[in-house]
Amino acid sequence: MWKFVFLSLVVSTTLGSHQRYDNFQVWRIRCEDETDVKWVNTAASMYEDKIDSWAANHQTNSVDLMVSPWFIDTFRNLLTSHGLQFTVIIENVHELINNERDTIRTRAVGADFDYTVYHTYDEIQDWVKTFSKENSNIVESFLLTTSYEKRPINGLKISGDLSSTGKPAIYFQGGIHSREWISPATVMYFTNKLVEDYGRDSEVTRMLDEIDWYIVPSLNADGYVYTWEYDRLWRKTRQRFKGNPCVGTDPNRNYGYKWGGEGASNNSCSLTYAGPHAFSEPEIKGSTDFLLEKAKTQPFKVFIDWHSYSQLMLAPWSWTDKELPPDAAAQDDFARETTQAIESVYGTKYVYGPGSKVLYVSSGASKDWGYVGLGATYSYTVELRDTGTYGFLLPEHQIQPSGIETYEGVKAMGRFILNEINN
Ligand code: 0X9
Ligand code: ZN
Repeated sequence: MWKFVFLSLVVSTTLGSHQRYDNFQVWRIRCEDETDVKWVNTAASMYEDKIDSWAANHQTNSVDLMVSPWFIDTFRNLLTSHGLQFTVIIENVHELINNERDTIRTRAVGADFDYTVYHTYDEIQDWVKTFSKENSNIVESFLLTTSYEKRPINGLKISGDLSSTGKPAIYFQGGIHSREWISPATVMYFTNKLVEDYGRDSEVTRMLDEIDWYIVPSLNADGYVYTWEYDRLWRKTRQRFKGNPCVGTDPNRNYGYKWGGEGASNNSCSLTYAGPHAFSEPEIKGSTDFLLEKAKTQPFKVFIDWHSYSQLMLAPWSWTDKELPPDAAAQDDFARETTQAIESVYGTKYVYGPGSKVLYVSSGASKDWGYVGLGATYSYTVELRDTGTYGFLLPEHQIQPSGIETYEGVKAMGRFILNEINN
């Protein structure tokens, strides 16, 4: 049983972010063509201190931006003079931050781990340790690497036979962008289900017997702590380089494959700052070194970087929309089966396709490295719930449905790989 050592009474107002977002709004801007998208992106980077880019959608041809209250009038005029239409999708960001977690949460001594609430970084690391001890027949924890601020980043290896060698492997990482809280929460939710179903569900039993699963719930440790303690909407890492005005690198622009090209910034104040060089972030350097070491003795088939929001399953390439990867057809099959399985539960629709086409071009992103650097044919960015009603501030009561439907997707991935191994 998962035991909480301390009785903790968490009142969200006392733990709440110091950075407030009163009357910050999220706008969905309609873009008729690429020129509109470019204009909006240029505006977003020009007014970096007043606009925070949240999401983009090629299907609905729209871009979601958070606008500071003191910029609302100016920005409305700017958009209008460019003939761009927009709708306000979130009226007051701070209100959503306040409503995201239950106001008062009581945790009794000895209570089981609660998979339906958001957890602090320490709670997640404690969970990794406790969960592996409680399921030591098929689960062991490992130290992936250490963060810039020296926090251990732990993960779980799950396997029907932990001592066997050379098995094909699946790798999942959550929380690379620290504000995307639904990612670690969903990863922990389905990980628990997967382990629970071992020995109960014959298909899951085979998946764990024939495949090694490496799962890291919260990769951006320092950023995640920062979102709990200071700024709920922090996205990047927390390292600051000499001579840079701003803190943090976008860890999802810091990978070494096609690092620093289109869709990455060299300005440290940007949300997509690529860092001073590839793998400058200890979280990215450490995790990729860990995986490459493992890959010497076992082939990685799947690499999933769990994000939010937009409900997308994005395949390579990230770095270009001018060409498709050699495995594009198989990657499409894998994504179709996964997203169909997710949709089968509650009808939640996921769009899939190459990330650079479905979303936007971004260089130095994880999935291109997962594909080329690690050699995982099925390498994706998954953007979890929702499509913008709450964005990054998804209420806790959606953790369970997100976990349940995503678990079906995860089983579809396992099924796909089992088929591939056995054919
Ligand atoms: O921009 C990102 O890093 C990801 N989106 S997020 O809103 N979670 O930040 C998407 C990266 C996916 N890769 C491509 N652009 N192809
Ligand atoms: Zn993200």
